[in-house]
Amino acid sequence: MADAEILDRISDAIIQLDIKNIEAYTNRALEQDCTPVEVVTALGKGMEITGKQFKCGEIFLPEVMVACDVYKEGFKIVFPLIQAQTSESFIGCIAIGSIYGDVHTVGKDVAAAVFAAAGFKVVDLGVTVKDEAWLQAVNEHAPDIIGLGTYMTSTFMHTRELVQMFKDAGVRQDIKVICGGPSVNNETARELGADGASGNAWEAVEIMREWMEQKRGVQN
Ligand code: B12
Repeated sequence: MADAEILDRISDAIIQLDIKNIEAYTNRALEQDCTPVEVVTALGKGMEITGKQFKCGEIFLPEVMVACDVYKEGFKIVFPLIQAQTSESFIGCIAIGSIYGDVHTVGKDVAAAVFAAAGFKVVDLGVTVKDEAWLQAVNEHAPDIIGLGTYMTSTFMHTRELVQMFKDAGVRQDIKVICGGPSVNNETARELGADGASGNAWEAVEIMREWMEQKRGVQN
């Protein structure tokens, strides 16, 4: 089976809620020398299609929950491999999590894996991260970037309070803030005080790489 075919099978397994075969497909893809990031991408693609089907009313919440379970079965095999791959010479550090009140995990997991594979040190704070925990992470890990997973309009709007909290704590100038999720857009993110936003982890890597280049340029 060609690489592309097995990757399609992985995406399809999520769409078809095929929890029985996802582990075998994931392992087969790795045996066929697909990279762990290619596998995470295929898993993410399956969830994105599921999301669209949910939006159109083609499937309902119970199916979405099962799709998440299928996704997790594959993700738990590949994520440790991505973590093991990343070197000590990181491009930069991002602290990522789903903003307070937001339990969406999948997009955050995919984004964290993509960022790690792109060479960022990723500090994963989990989901529904309390405001103070972001500040604690800034003090503890000195990240270059704060990645806010904001998957609903309401939680995206909460960006404003978080950015204000960083300003009040005197750390805003040390970090870039990026929002991610299906409902974000750059313009609103900036109005809310963030530096940018992206609904696509790979595009976000480009933005973040540019920020890191600017930062190194200023430091040198
Ligand atoms: C799966 C899902 C759930 C699952 C979550 C399970 C889990 N553990 O994650 C469950 C069923 C629990 C759930 C619950 C709810 N959900 Co929901 N959910 C979805 C769904 C269908 C798919 C999300 C997903 O996994 N997508 C696949 C991933 C790979 O895509 P992604 O998240 O966009 O991530 C990509 C990028 O955005 C980016 N990215 C992700 N994170 C980050 C972070 C950073 C920093 C960056 C830079 C980039 C980045 O990288 C990823 C790859 O490119 C979406 C629909 C959709 N179209 O997205 C709704 C959706 C997000 N949910 C929604 C809502 C409203 C809810 C609920 C309130 C219940 C409801 N009425 O459906 C609750 C909220 C609970 C809460 N308090 O958080 C709405 C939000 C609408 C809005 N604009 O406000 C959506 C859009 C559905 C809809 N159209 O109504 N949900």
